Amino acid sequence: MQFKEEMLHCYLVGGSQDTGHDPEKFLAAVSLAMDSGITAFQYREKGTSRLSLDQRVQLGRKLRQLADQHSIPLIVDDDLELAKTIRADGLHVGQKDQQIERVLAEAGELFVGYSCNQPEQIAHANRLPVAYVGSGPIFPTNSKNDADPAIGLDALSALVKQSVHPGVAIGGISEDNMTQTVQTGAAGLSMISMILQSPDIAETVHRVNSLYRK
Ligand code: TZP
Ligand code: MG
Repeated sequence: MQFKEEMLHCYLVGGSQDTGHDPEKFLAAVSLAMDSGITAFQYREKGTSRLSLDQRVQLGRKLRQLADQHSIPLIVDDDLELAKTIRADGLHVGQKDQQIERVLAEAGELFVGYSCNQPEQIAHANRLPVAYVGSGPIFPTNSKNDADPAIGLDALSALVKQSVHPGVAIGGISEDNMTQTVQTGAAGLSMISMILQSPDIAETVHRVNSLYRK
């Protein structure tokens, strides 16, 4: 699937570690989020994840089927081999992951997203054929153990202005700050807990999407 900026609007990120290490609960929540209209999904099995490579492939294949049924892109975090094995559409790479130039050279048809939370990193990304940049954490987050300090909305605004690529915001996005976050010019919101821990996933997804339907 070819990348389009609109895919970033309501971009769910997650793995089994985000639903109490319960892969079935994870699949059910992702499936409901897809039914409700998320525009992209990133499979991020990380941090405290307890799944083996085989289990990641099995779960990844189920996510591939779900994403196909909903015509949304499946993006894999930081694992080019897994991305190719499950025929993902995209790969997301962080600053601490594999070297971006090498990933781009080996990505084939996968589109590539790149985490950038500093002006120098955006300047570098501006010279690369990445599809989008992801900036954050914008606010403090409990979903990533090794998260950098929160950068805030003013820094996000500056980064999305500087970037030649569409920029998606991540980290600590909630129903209380999502409107302001979109007002920075961010091309989309990327979220783990706001959606996966929502008491009403469908309603949460609708609220995010309505911010981009004017
Ligand atoms: N990268 C920067 S912050 C973050 C990632 C993967 C976690 C975002 O999770 P949440 O629950 O939306 O704050
Ligand atoms: Mg990463």
